[in-house]
Parts: sequence; C-alpha cells; structure tokens
Amino acid sequence: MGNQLLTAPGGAPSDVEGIKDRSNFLRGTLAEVMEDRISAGIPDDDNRLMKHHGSYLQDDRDLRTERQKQKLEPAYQFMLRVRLPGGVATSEQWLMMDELAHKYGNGTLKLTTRETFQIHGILKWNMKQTIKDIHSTMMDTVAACGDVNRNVMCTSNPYQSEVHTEVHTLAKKLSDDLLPQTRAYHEIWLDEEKVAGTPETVEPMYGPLYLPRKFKIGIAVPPANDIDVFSQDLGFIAIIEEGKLAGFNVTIGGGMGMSHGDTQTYPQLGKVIGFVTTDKIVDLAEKVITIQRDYGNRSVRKYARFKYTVDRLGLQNVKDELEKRLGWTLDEAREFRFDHNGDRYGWQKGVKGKWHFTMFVEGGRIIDYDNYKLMTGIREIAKVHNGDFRLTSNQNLIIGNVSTQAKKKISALIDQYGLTDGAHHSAIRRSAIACVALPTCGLAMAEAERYLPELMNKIDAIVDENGLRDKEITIRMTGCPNGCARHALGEIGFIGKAVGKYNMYLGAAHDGSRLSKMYRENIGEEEILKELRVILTRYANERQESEHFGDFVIRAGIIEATTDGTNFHQ
Ligand code: SRM
Ligand code: SF4
Repeated sequence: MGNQLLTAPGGAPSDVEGIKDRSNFLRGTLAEVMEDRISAGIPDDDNRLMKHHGSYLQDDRDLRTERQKQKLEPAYQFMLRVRLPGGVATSEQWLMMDELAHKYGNGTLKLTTRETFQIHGILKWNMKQTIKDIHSTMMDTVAACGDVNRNVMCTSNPYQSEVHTEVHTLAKKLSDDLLPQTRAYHEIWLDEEKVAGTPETVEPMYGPLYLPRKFKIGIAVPPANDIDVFSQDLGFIAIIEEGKLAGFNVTIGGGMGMSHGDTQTYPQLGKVIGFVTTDKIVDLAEKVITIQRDYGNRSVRKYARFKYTVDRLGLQNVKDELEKRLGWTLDEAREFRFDHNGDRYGWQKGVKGKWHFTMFVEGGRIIDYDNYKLMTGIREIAKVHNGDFRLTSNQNLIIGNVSTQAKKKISALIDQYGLTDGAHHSAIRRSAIACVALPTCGLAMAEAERYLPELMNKIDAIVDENGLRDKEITIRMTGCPNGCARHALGEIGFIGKAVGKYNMYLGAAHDGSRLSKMYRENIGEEEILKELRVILTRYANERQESEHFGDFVIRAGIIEATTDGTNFHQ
C-alpha cells in the first residue's frame, strides 16, 4: 500500500508496461516464436520479454550494410547473459561456458562489468539447448536482464577471504530471494509443465508489471570498492569490526545511465542511509524494491530508474517510507573507508592457506589471440582446478581458492600459456575497462572494447614519457552514454558520441566516491591524445604526494568537481 504523501509520476504507461501486462508473467509468445524457422529474429514485443530471460536479440552491425545491400534480413543472433551471483563459478561451469561459446556462440566469452558471462552470436535455433546446457551445471539466465533485480555483485578481491565467503553467500541469497517467481523461464526453456496462478500467488513482490526499470544491487567490502557500490540502485558496504562482519551500511539511488542532450538524465551516486545487521538485508532489499515498484516512473523509461525516484521524492522521504514498510528503523551508519575501485593483480594468499591469482583480461574478452592462447590456457586450468573462478566487476578473472599443493600446477599452466597479471603493462592500462559496444550492441554510437587497447598503446607512450607507468589511473570507455563500463566513475572517462568521436570526462574519485564532469565534447583520437599529454604532464610535475589523478585535476583547476549527479551537467 502506498503512502498518500508520495506519488508516482503520471502519464500514459510506456509501451513496455503494456507488453509486460499482456505477457502472462513474461511468457508472451516466446515459446512459439523461438520455434519459428522463417526468420532468425523475433518480434520486438517478445524481445522485450526475452530480456527477463537473460537474453537480447542483436544483429552483427559489422554486416548490417552489406546485408541490407543484398536485401537480406540483418544477421540476427542472440546475446545470452548468465546470472552468477557474486561472479563465482566452478571449473565445471567454466568449462561448460567455454564449450557453449564454441558450439553455439562466436567462440569467445565476455566477462561483464557485473561479474558474469555473456555469450554473443547464438542463433535462435540453438538458444534452448544453450540454456538447457547452462542449467545442467546449476546456472541460469533468469533475470540477468529486464525490469527486475539483476545479477547481485560483491567484492571479489580475495584478500579478505573470510568476509568474502560471507558476502558471497549473501549476494547469492539476495539474488535467489529476489528472483521473479513466474515459471515462464522453466516452461519456455526447460520444458516444465505449465501452471496457472493469480498475480498474488505468481509474483507476490513484483506484481504482474514487474519494476518500472532494471534494478541493481552490489555489496562492497572496504577498502575495495571494486563493484562501485555508489553506482548501484541499492548498495551494501560491509562493516568489519575486530576482523568480523558486523553488518552493512546501506546506500540507495545510484546509477550511471544518461542520454546525450537530455540534462534531466544524469549519473548519480547512491547515498548512505544507515546501518543494518546481516539478518535484515533481504527484508530491506525487498522493501526498497517495492518502493520503486510503487513510485517509479512507468511512463517514460529514461526517467524510470530508482535514482530518479529517490531524487524526485527526496532521500529522507524514501527512507521514512522504507522504515514504515519495514516496521523497524535503520541504525546510524558506521565508519568505513574505500581506497580504490580497481582490481589487485597477481597471486595473493587468503585464509586457510588458499591462494588467489587475479589475471588481467583486456576488455573482459576471453578469446584465443594468434600469439596469446588466453581461452585455451584458462580451459586447461579449469580441467585441473578444484577451487573457483571469480569474475570481477572490472572484467578480470581470479583463479581462486588454490591450495598450496595445487599452486605449483596452476602456476605452471599460467606460465605455459603466458596468462598474465598484466605486470608488463602500465598501471593505467590495467585500470582500464570498456563496454562491449560494436559490433553486437545495438545502442553503440562508437567503438569501445575493440578500440580501447589501440588507444591505450598511444596513452602508454605519454605515460612513459612522464614516468607515470606505475600510477594507477582509472580509464573507462563506453560506446554510448548508458554507462555499462561505469564511465562516470573513471578518473578519465570517454563516452561515444559518433564513430571515432567521444566526450571526455575528468575528475572522478579513485575510490568511486565522486562522479566526473565533461571536459571536452565530441573529440577524436588526435585531440584526446593532445589533451591527455598536457594534463598527464602536469600531473607528473605538479601532483602532491599520493595525490590521485581525479583529485589532482580538480585541485589544479582543470575541471570543477561534480558534487552530486544533479550537477553533473553544470
Ligand atoms: Fe549495460 C544496456 C552491456 C553493465 C547501463 N548493456 C545494455 C545492452 C544490453 C544494450 C541494449 O539494451 O540493447 C548491452 C549489451 C551489449 C552487448 O552486445 O553485449 C549492455 N551492460 C553491458 C555489459 C555487458 C557491458 C560490459 O562490457 O561488461 C554489462 C553487463 C552487466 C551484467 O552482467 O549484468 C553492462 N550496463 C552495465 C552497467 C554497469 C553496472 O551495472 O555496474 C550499467 C550502468 C549502471 C546502471 O545501470 O546505472 C549499464 N546498460 C545500461 C543502460 C542504461 C540504463 C539507464 O539507467 O539508463 C542500458 C540501456 C537501457 O537499459 O535501456 C544498458
Ligand atoms: Fe552498448 Fe552503450 Fe552499454 Fe556500451 S554503454 S554496451 S554501447 S549500451
């Protein structure tokens, strides 16, 4: 039941609301259209529903023009995203993903910024088998996309392994407990028998319309803010007291997406609203979600994220409403300190004599290059590894929980395949992430993953000229302003504007606690390098001891600080 003082924005419901409403709990005509052999695509309405099953219909944009010329339908293919809470996978699961990528996908795997796998390039006729095979290793793709709670992230850095285990268990619990309850996924993909039900029994939390927009949760374990907790709709910051997990500070209202030219859209940071003990987390998450369900904008999707709901209603009002729904109050937030949002590479020793190796994976792409058999190397490790794999929110990979005895064998394979912790790269390159963008992302305006390594070669030269090789500066590039690589939290950010053109952003904090601001608009490579040469040279010469790049550009007056998402565009 809603609060009389709070209201949801008016306006006619968006087309997606209608599609969800008519879908009979996310079924639509998916079962039938997936069987249809006439087109490799599916109708748009079903594609909207498909997202809730963890997949999107895409087309290979590299082939678009040529196929148009030949009067062929676009080269339709599906992207499939796995739900992998906390990014932890077993060797068996890794081997299955590797096999499916070759059998049905484009022969590569993408490690995403939300700690999971994507396979690109799956043809319609292979989708069902792919999902079945994923399911056979106890993974699924339910709610990996769509207007529901998404893959729950948690800090993957292994140096607090005891707390990591607890936090990972919680990420899994949140992910499982907040899943849509409809059996649509099981019926369509896993041939489960159809069961009827009422809205109340089918989706007690979400209801038949689900949420107005996607919803994201992340758990950070200080001092690592690798998951960028302030970018989450709902974030939890682990509070560790006397070496033990005492509970979590709660943040609400973060998000990265925006649209070019619409200043009513903006990236925003979540705000801390209090502290809760671990046993209360799921209850709290459920109630936060119902507030967004009841008050989010169901008319205009670009204003529908929870961050806009929080900013429109007011943080205190949302907190009051939350406490009313909970029937208890949050405690005062506790002290915490983050010092970085990147990954820590190489071998590290955790608890119980277990070792963890964080590998640098450029652009999160697992592939065999001509001279670097990355995919084969990891496959060979998975064949003998008894620990786990952890996909990080910076698109890297941790070979986790390696016993001292097994370390020798794993190290030998790492050496044999030249798998790298990136030590031979500059620190700035190791702190760079890029979203998928072209050729698969239908929303990309410019290259990101395919172009960033090339740009980094040139940035590396400037870095070397200035003796900054070991200086960790986060760089994030996205092919459009949706922010899939959390561009607004990169100390240097690039957002695609058009082919070869980017907006350049500066001034985000190294620990993910301050957004950047636009420095130059619509510039190409030459200008990017010219600007960076000047600024990085100044940083090399004028920085104070231990001063991070994002702080320096503000102190030096190169850019003004963004103090809140609402002044991101000013
Ligand atoms: Fe994203 C849409 C890829 C993390 C904000 N994102 C997309 C789509 C599905 C494009 C589409 O809607 O047609 C992209 C598929 C590209 C492809 O070919 O694979 C896409 N997003 C990705 C991934 C794979 C980027 C990557 O290279 O790692 C990440 C997958 C995460 C996952 O495993 O679940 C990914 N996306 C993010 C993040 C980062 C995060 O969550 O930490 C963000 C910013 C945080 C946020 O949500 O505020 C993000 N993606 C978006 C948005 C903008 C949402 C908004 O508030 O406006 C869209 C567009 C949309 O939803 O309409 C989008
Ligand atoms: Fe696509 Fe834009 Fe996301 Fe990049 S930021 S993956 S271009 S939606």
